[in-house]
Amino acid sequence: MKTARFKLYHSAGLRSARVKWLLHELVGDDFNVEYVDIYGAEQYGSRYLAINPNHCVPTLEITMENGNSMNMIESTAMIALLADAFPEKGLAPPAGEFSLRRADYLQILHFGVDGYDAVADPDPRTRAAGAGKRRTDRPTVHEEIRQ
Ligand SMILES: N[C@@H](CCC(=O)N[C@@H](CS)C(=O)NCC(=O)O)C(=O)O
Repeated sequence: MKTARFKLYHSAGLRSARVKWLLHELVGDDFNVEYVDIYGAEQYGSRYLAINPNHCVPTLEITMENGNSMNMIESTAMIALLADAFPEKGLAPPAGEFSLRRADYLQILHFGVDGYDAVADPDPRTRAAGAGKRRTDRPTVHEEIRQ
């Protein structure tokens, strides 16, 4: 792959953990991590909202060799992109070929992180909401747990 730098905004035990795990598999420790205090509501601060308007972890900042960068805010997309970007690691059937292996891989990937998340998340507000559609005028499930 083209050389890129990665910075992951992460909070232990949450959805960012799967991206952190995969990055370790792919690049060892050669990426930056910034911890976000989700239970302290840091994700609602103006600094983090500018990074991820969906006030969630993970955020993956990708900076290309030429300095261009973007923030990804969907963990499934991050995983799919990263697994494809390092074909030599053999973690995903090749993206460029139409194959049953690829179909099976994508199906399991999305079942695991989309389908299972929907079942595992007991909060109907987050379960029903897509990216960018969350309500910010009500306490999150994390805030309710703390109350
Ligand atoms: N669809 C997103 C969901 C990310 C997400 O819901 N992250 C949770 C932690 S697992 C979060 O940061 N919640 C904080 C909040 O919504 O305020 C993804 O898969 O990346």
